[in-house]
Amino acid sequence: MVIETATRPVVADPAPPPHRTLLAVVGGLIAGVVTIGVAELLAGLVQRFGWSSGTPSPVLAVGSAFINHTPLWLKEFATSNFGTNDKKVLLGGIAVVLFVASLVIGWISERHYAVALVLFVALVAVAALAVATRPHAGFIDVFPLLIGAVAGLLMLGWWRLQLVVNPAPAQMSSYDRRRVLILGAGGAVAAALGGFAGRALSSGARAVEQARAAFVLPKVAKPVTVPAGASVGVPGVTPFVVPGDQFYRIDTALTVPEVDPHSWSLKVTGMVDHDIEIDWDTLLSKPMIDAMVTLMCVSNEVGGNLNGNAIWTGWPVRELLAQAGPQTGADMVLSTSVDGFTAGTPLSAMTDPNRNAILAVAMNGEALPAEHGFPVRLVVPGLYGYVSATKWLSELKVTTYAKDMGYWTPRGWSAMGPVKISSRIDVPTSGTHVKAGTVAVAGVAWDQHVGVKSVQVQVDGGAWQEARLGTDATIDAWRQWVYEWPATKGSHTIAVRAVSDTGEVQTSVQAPPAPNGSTGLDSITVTVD
Ligand SMILES: Nc1nc2c(c(=O)[nH]1)N[C@H]1C(S)=C(S)[C@@H](COP(=O)(O)O)O[C@H]1N2
Ligand SMILES: [Mo]
Repeated sequence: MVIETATRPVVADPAPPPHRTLLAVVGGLIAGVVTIGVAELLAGLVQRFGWSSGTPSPVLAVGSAFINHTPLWLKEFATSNFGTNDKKVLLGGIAVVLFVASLVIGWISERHYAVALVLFVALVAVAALAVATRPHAGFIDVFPLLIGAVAGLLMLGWWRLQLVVNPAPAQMSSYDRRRVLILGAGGAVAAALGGFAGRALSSGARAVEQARAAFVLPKVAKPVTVPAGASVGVPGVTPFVVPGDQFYRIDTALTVPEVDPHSWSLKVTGMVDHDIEIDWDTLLSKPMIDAMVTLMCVSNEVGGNLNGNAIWTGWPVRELLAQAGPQTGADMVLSTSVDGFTAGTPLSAMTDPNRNAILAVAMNGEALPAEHGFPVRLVVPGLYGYVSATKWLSELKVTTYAKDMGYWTPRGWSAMGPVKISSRIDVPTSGTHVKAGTVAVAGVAWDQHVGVKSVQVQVDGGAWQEARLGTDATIDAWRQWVYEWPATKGSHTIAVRAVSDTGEVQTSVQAPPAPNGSTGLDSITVTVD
């Protein structure tokens, strides 16, 4: 319409209008950043003021929901490829998906604004569903996301009116256009900073750190110490007692739950004569015991290091259960974490007077580290962690296997998880070179709550040789072992196996971790120069 344009006052602006599609895409990205940034800032505030017991952060809620719905094959893929970095990988993945989604919404918004809006609302709805279905989610938890979404939509619409559908952006002065660009970019930067501030705000880490620092280790009648000679003294072997900050960590929690012990309590419910609820101070006033227990993850591959030994201090669960009075017919205790994780443990393992199943409050003489379940976790010797070692413990429900299932059971893992006998070579590392002469081949072996009697080593498929064992501390802990190998030049393969106190010989038959723990022998190949 030549006439139309001619009638408009032409502002002196020789620059051509920036490409509309590019502007639309940028608008989508800015709207995306504003949505997430505002939502995360508000989520942080909501948590900081203690108004939420759920997961108001949409990013964390979606991540956690994703973890909860991860099929077994994907979980195994993630653990074997990313190990304990799987959570960072997941958050990175969410960031990429959000980036692409914002980009696509912006791009579509140029031609099909309604379609873009529908997509935006659909994404928000999915995230809102994730927030609303997190454990302990309340009404208030969805508001940060909803307000973020409104802010994002306003940004999308405003940007579009100003720069994309403005009938003649060419006639906008370069000053006005720059103003819109700066306002948009500034809004996005502010929202992003707000979002990070929100994440920082939500962390009540200080309260937890103060409570941990104030923790006084309860006196125990018979303190457990490491017997002389438990370590074989070979450099490179896993420490007999693993310090908390080196201890393997496995859980479904995207962020470490921060539980203030003073608002914590533990409920005993289900098939019991009396429901019980005890708080932190009551628990600490109980007669505590020390228990040296090697914790073990069912996902551990042969030769893997998803296990660790520690001295745990706590109150025997059987005493708490005795107060509640389990009813006949019950055969399982479903323990629940504040983050919704559950584990199903045989009731008999928890009431057994000869098994140190404890409500642990300390690890190696200090309050539990936050990552390992502060303030209270379960430790049950002889069972894989997924059926026993609930961290951030909040409830024990006495029930039956017929009625209830722990978190991992519907996800493809066995309901029962007794630890399998196994052993590992820590040194030398497979694929390395060693010098001819006497070489210390050493590692650890375990068969929790049964005990390891001997460890045997085989070189190049020859006869099994007895290794020297470190002193036995308890049947619940692993044992270090060392074999003084007379190494001759060439390439050699060395395998290890453990024999239990009951005479069970570790099998060479290979089995994957799922559904109830790996089997097979660990072996290394080294070159002797
Ligand atoms: N709350 C909670 N507790 C949990 C888990 C979890 O995902 N959430 N994982 C269990 C598993 S599978 C293992 S192997 C142990 C690991 O304990 P750690 O991280 O202290 O080594 O914790 C158990 N307790
Ligand atoms: Mo585990």
